[in-house]
Amino acid sequence: MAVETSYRICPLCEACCGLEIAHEDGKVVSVRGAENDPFSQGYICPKGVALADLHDDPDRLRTPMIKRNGRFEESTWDEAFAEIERGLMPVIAKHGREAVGAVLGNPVSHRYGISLFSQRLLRALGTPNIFSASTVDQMPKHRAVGEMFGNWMSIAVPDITRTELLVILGANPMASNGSLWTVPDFRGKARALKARGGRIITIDPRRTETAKISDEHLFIRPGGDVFLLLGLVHTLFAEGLVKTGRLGQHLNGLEELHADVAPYDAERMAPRCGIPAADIRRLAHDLAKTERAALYGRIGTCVQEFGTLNSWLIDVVNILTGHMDEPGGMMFPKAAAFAANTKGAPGSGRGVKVGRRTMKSAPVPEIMSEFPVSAIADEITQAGDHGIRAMISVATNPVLSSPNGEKLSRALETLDFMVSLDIYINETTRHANVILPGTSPLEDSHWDVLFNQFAWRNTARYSPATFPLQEGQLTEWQTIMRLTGLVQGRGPNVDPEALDDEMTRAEVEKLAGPMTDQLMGMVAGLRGPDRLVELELRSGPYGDGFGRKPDGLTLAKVKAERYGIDLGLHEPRIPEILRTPSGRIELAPADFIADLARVDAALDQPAGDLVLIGRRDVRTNNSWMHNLPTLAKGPNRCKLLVHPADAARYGLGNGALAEISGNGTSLLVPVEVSEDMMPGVVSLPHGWGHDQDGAGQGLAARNPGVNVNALIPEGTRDPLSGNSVLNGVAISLRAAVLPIVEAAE
Ligand SMILES: Nc1nc2c(c(=O)[nH]1)N[C@H]1C(S)=C(S)[C@@H](COP(=O)(O)OP(=O)(O)OC[C@H]3O[C@@H](n4cnc5c(=O)[nH]c(N)nc54)[C@H](O)[C@@H]3O)O[C@H]1N2
Ligand SMILES: Nc1nc2c(c(=O)[nH]1)N[C@H]1C(S)=C(S)[C@@H](COP(=O)(O)OP(=O)(O)OC[C@H]3O[C@@H](n4cnc5c(=O)[nH]c(N)nc54)[C@H](O)[C@@H]3O)O[C@H]1N2
Ligand code: SF4
Ligand SMILES: [Mo]
Repeated sequence: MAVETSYRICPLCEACCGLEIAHEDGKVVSVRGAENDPFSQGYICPKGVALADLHDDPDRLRTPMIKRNGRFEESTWDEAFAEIERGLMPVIAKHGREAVGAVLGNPVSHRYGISLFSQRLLRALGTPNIFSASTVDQMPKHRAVGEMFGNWMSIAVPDITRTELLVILGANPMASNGSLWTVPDFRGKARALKARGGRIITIDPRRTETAKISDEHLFIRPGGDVFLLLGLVHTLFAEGLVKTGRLGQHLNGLEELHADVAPYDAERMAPRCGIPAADIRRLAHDLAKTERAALYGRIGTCVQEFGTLNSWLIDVVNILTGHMDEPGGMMFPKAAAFAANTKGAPGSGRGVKVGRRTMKSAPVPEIMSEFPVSAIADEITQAGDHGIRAMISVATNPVLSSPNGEKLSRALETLDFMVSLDIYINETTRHANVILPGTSPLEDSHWDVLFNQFAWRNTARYSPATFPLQEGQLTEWQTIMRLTGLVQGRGPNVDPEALDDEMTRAEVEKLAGPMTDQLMGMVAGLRGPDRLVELELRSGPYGDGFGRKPDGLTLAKVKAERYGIDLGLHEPRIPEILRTPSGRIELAPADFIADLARVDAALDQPAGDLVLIGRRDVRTNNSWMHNLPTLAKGPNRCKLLVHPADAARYGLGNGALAEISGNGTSLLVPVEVSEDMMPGVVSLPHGWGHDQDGAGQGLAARNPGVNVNALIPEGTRDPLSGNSVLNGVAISLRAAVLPIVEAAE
């Protein structure tokens, strides 16, 4: 057979690069960036290339696995669903639906078959006990924008191609390729920005890869962002720099905010954030006086004690400096499908609701219908008769990715039943009774449901499956439909297509009423996620309105363009985007103002002597991809970065083994002495620790690294979002004393 190429939107990180996959006889020959993709313009990183390794990985699951006598055995799909029926349904019958917990991981957002269909599974399950990786990540941002703009997903992104000043706080897009900002080739765009005479300032406790390509880098104390941001807001008011411009007429709470930030002048804030007052003021002036500027904050600002306040204040600064919703500032993408902020009446709405339910084991808020992943262990072991007895895990590895995963690991062992949908036996799924295998991304088609909502420009792109499914394999949406039928009580052998027909019809009926037959007829050629895309796209902001706007988009039109359709740079969307009950931007939400009391208390507390932060490397992705040969090669990436002064203080040389302790645990880890660290701060990446028994990734286990989350207590959270505090965690350090091994006699 001749070499063919097919186009695939990379599902591995948020950048959503378009790739050309050349293949022959079912084998990948090469993976390249698609030059003609209007969105990613040829960009690719090493992980994209590793899609071939992922497809070929012998450890990737290709059949369901059932655990018998403590060991996983391959099974047929029918046997696996029968086993789930036998294990899960009695738990529901005996303890009720809330006895089942569900936990969803990061790849859920990257596979449309999972993200769209898991919603149906969760509704059918009818349990309040839903958890996801969002609460070790971006939940503070959702809470902040939810209250300010009225929708959880209305997150503005830097308009990088038109800005003159980009300030980056707690993000490292050079390694992460962007987050809550879908921006392939950040490096190229940063270079172009500088070539136009623009500037980048990065504020981070480590001189990161992004800091190194910036015009200026400022060290900040981990967890100090709230002080910096309050100092900025104070300066803007105190020095007459506030210019709200066009947004002025859409703001609620400006005067209240002005009054409430009065105590936080730059001088007072400087010692707690570690940035001199003069720099805070200069930054405020730079942001206010530059015509096109954007302040972008990401995970570094979220996974800390004041995550929600940070997320809120970042947007406050953008609004007060006149950069929110303006070209060259922070702008709201308009996705072609699935964006809640393109639906309903423009300009106002019902806003968001927080904390409708509470957890049994801890007073943590429910947000976006979920609870903190860090609370699962206690909900299993501490909630008494009402605790979780069974779990469903989907594409996640919280034993490595959430704090105190060891405790979770022990708790999972006590469950009556666990079923996982995953592509590997990992540190979490090894606890399951049944694992249902996902497909290789190359066996699946794709439309990006989520990340188009944070994209640097608007496009509509679709990628078909590169390879057909293996004989007998189910796609993930089919697997989830079968599981949905099972938890609905229809038995283990529900026909996924028929259930999809039924559920899609019911969903359409809710919106379309008497028009249902006609609408279903218009999408009759499609099934599964493609049908949902078609419905959303055609009724969406660029859609053909099911024939009413003949020039508008349909899925067929998008599919006809191999690289998709460009929909242009962002345009201002306020007030149209607002969904608050007031129809205004809420600048001073009551809960946020009340939370300033915690800031006051923290101001009097000394900062920790030695604290831990994380980091990302371009060749890793959270807790997986350590099993792919092209990514795993090269230097050890699980090293502790220590500033020379700290290294000297603790007697640690380059390459030495350190004992790092926290949360009642110690780990041994090699040290890299690095001038890039802020003194008093050490950095260790997450996602490692592949030396646990029973995980099925041979290559990863050969270079296991250590699990940083063992050092992080699970109960420390941002109270407004329930998000875990993962950075700025106090630890202790010393040179490892290795046991002296007696010579064998
Ligand atoms: N200390 C510390 N901890 C952190 C972070 C940090 O910065 N510091 N970052 C946090 C963040 S931002 C996140 S998002 C979480 C991520 O946390 P998780 O989502 O729990 O972890 P991942 O490592 O992304 O694991 C995803 C799992 O999904 C499986 N998988 C991959 N692709 C597919 C697929 O297509 N289908 C199916 N069914 N399964 C698939 C893989 O086997 C993998 O084990 O980690 C968090 N943990
Ligand atoms: N290669 C690769 N890419 C990834 C991932 C991956 O694991 N590997 N994970 C993906 C996921 S799930 C996510 S959520 C995104 C995250 O994407 P980013 O938000 O860009 O994540 P990081 O690279 O961890 O950058 C966070 C930065 O915050 C800094 N930081 C730590 N503590 C503080 C603090 O208190 N204040 C401030 N201001 N900064 C602080 C850290 O030093 C770090 O440089 O990346 C995604 N992309
Ligand atoms: S940057 Fe992200 S989306 Fe692009 S090729 Fe790399 S992993 Fe894939
Ligand atoms: Mo994440």
